[in-house]
Amino acid sequence: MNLIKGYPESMRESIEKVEKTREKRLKEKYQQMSLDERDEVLNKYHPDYKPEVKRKLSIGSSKEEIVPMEVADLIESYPLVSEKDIDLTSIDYDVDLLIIGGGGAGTMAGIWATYEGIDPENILMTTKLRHGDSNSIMAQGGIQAADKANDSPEIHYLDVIGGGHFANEPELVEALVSDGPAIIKWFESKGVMFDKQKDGTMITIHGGGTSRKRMHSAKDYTGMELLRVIRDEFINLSIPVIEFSPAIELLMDDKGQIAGAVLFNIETHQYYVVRAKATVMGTGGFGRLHIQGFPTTNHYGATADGLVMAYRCGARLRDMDSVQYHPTGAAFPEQIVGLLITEKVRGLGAQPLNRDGNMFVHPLEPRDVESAAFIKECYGASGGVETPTGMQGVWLDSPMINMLKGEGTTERELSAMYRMFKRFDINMVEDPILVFPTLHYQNGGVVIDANGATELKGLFAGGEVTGGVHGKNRLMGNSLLDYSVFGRRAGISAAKYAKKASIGELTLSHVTRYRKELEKAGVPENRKSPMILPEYRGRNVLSRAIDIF
Ligand code: MEZ
Repeated sequence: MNLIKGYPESMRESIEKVEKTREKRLKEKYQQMSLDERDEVLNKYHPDYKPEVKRKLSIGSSKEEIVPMEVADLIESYPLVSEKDIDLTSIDYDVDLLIIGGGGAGTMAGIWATYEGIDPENILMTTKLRHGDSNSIMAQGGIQAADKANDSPEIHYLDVIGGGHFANEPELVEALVSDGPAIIKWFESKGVMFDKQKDGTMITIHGGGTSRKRMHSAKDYTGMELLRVIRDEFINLSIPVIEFSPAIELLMDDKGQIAGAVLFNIETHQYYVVRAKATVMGTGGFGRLHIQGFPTTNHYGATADGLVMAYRCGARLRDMDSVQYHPTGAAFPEQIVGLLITEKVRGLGAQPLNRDGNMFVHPLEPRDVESAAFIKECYGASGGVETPTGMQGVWLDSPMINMLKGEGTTERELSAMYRMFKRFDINMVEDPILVFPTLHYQNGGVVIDANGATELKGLFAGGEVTGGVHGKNRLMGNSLLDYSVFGRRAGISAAKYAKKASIGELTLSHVTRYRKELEKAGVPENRKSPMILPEYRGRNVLSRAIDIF
């Protein structure tokens, strides 16, 4: 493949138009849409509003729940193992607490379970790749928390509920916003280097759909900075971790409790049986399913394993019909298609523009509205800016940032992004960058309560695997807050539970029961899950970038 360096002539013509309108746009204010206008663009152009891309689940505890086809197929799949494959009398790890998933939620759960009095030696974290490999570490723009004088958890609450189309679970939103300020203080006390003014005041900016500036950041690698610090804390507490060993099935006991998991070592292909008094799931979302062929911002392990495993045990799912497409995935060059261009770029002043250099939407509409407006511009209006591989996109006028906020702002505040584009001879301080929506987040998931407890005894969960916090659309910066708040709460609740729990005889009979339901529903035998890692052989990867509509 020829590496593309800089913009080709065909795209330069459009860049010239962008440059011509810039002076005028610098003085312009663009109106946000009315609720009716938002509804219209969502209904016509948002990928989630096409009924033919989803179906009802036909078996299990959330039978009739509408989910994307790709997710339905994965949930309604045969287990990788059956009862006879695993010897449950031979226990490899016997612990108080098993944590499945090595991202933010799992890491927080381990730390707070330890603070709650569980001996680290009686905790085990297992993770599919390495500790930290997760969407949490890849988050860029920031974490929301209402800790400024003009803000409050109540105002934050209203933003979250409005952004989520009023479908959120109120008690979960209350927990999210109330814990926010204390979580930021705790992160700081542990050494997170948030962006600050010279006088030490925390810098906060807007995200899409926020009525106050409450986005706290560490340049454009906030996720990495948070995980750097909490992973250090986790390591300092000496909590054991086994890497490259995803859970492939939850274990239950004869009292109907969740009692650990079966792990699969992806290097040695060995199975391990973990018996645990309590289990916390922080397995993340489904981005790597590439719903509707979209590229994704997600890490390779985001294959919805937790959903699949919990569903087989009887966990209920909610809001699974809604998928988050981040408005600004990279659309050029080809090598980085789908990677995240943080919302902070718009938060700092970059405007979205069409191929004629005109602004067609307010930069900070809620994510679903902004994405729908981009898709309309590319496929419903005059057409987007076309790349040499046929991908459509709209411009983000990044040079405006330094013009509005002062020389050096982009290089300082968006240093990771600035460097990424430089590798392809694109200087985002001088030229705009091309973007198109990319699959970013699983809005719904496993039902939990405000303590991070699922409806299954012994199973707790936090972060993207859960549903209810964000309703039908998450706002920027609320996922880092979500994993922090509910990872912590799940860890504390699991610790309390483990102190009292006693485990009966281990069983995988739920797997057999589920298999029978699948057979009855006529599901083809070759469909298997969890997926563990996505398949990228064949022509799929490149076609994804250009063949969405
Ligand atoms: O919360 C997010 O998804 C986030 C911070 C993303 C971003 O645009 O940076």
